[in-house]
Amino acid sequence: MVRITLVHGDITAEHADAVVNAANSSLLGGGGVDGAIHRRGGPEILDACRALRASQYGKGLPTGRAVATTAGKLPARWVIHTVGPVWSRDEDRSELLASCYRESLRVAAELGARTVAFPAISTGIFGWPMDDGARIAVETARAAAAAPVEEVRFVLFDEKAYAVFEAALG
Ligand code: AR6
Repeated sequence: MVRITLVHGDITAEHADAVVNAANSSLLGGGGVDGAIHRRGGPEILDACRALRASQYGKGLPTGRAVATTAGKLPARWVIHTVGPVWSRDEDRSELLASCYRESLRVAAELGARTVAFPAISTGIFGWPMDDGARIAVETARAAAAAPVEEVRFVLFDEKAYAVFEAALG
């Protein structure tokens, strides 16, 4: 049985085997979670991202996919970078958001991670409404998490996000 837990805080402080980054397809950093992870994790993470760009993702990491690097100085073993969809009023991109959680959990299991910490992907700069983002996160984690992953931890930056995830968890 996989446990789903909620934490209120900064994901860069989480002790977990894998920490998921809400990246963009360039893999070269940005604001929000991405900026915080690179700042706190140090240049090793960016070096690893550059190497991935050079070897496999010359055109960038596609939306909905996930790839792992070192976690640098973070209290984690790996950072799993995933690219969430930008929220759209006109187009349903839910499947791409679900894919971020699914693919990150697949990569985590391949690495042998037992604990995986996620931010609320796409709900910041990419504009996804928190209640819908929380529903997709919880539903997908419940359906996709499998051994050796034992715990999926959602790390919510503020109290409102925490409350919305709590409601989604039921
Ligand atoms: N710890 C946990 N949650 C956080 C933290 C943190 N340190 N910082 C922000 N959040 P965002 P996105 C919350 O914008 O929407 C970057 O520029 C935040 O309140 O980090 O997927 C990338 O390079 C929100 O609820 O990611 C991309 O270009 C959630 O984490 C773009 O932003 C996600 O917010 C990705 O946008």
